[in-house]
Amino acid sequence: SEQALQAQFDERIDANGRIEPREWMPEAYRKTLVRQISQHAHSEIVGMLPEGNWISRAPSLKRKAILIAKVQDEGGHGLYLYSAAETLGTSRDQMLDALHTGKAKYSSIFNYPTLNWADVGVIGWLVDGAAIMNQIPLCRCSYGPYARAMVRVCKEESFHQRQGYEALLVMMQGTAEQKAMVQDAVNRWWWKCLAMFGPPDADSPNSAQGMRWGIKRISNDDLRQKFVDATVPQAKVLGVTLPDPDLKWNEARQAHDYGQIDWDEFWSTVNGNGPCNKERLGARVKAWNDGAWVRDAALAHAKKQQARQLK
Ligand code: FAQ
Repeated sequence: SEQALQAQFDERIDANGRIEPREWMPEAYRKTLVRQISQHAHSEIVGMLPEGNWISRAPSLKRKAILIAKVQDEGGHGLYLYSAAETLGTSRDQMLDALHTGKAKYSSIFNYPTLNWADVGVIGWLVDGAAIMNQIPLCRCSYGPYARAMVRVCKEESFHQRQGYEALLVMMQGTAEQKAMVQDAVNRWWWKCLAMFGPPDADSPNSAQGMRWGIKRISNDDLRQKFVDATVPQAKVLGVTLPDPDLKWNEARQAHDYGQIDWDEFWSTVNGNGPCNKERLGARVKAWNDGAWVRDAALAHAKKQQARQLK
């Protein structure tokens, strides 16, 4: 009976077990996973755009090769994640349609422009750094295909983070102009990265249920705090200032205090009105339309093959 299945499911979750695609699961659990995994997939492929902007202008062959590899990795992450979401019974066409019609969300962070070369380093250091902080706990997520996809994704994100930090270390040993570019990029991305972890726990409608189901293991605010605490010493080594006058070590909490995040600006960006939302979505829709002939050709080929087999 439904009740017995639910009890079995709860027991597995309570024991930190994994749920696999063909097993019974509550519809709300399935729906939540499709939402989160598809949004994550969309973030990866939209996330290719801000950095892709710099491939043709990378300052050296080495930097260009690294950047191409990184952007390609993000595309790969999107593909594993769409596959993981497909195991829940939703098609890739449905997910892409939701993205292209503006119904699906993707990470707010990718709606800001990459204005100078240091932005590429700062995205690696801070955006990939924030992504790793959020994704390491997802390797222990209760849904098997998502958890397994995250293991490889995290390894690649770790390389991305290091290449970004290393690029910035080199620039910080350069001219005054290069140092100023790094500081400018840090100033523009810092607050957006803090907001990336999602709304404060008290205003996060999906958190309680997500934690109960073992999808989320660490809350938005706790991950944000871990990120701040990990980043402060890295900024010091790099020689940049984090643009927050309220940022300081709190001895009693054994953690850093930090200033107010602009949540109005965050929601405005999430809801479609950030500086690059239209451009990003436009680029994805154009890529989809431009690729129609490839999908048509593959389909026509598959049909011919099938017809030959039937003969
Ligand atoms: N942007 O109740 P919660 C990457 C939405 S990393 C936009 O707290 P939840 C790698 C949220 O969806 C980035 N929307 O929600 C890379 C919900 O709306 P909904 C992607 C946001 O799900 C690096 C509403 O606010 N990573 O791509 C954001 O429990 C460099 C209420 O929020 C992931 O997606 C936001 N930042 O927690 C690529 C990780 N935050 O859906 C290229 C997986 C919240 O009810 C270059 N996802 N919202 O309409 C998660 O861990 C979670 O979904 C959270 C949100 C933590 C993002």
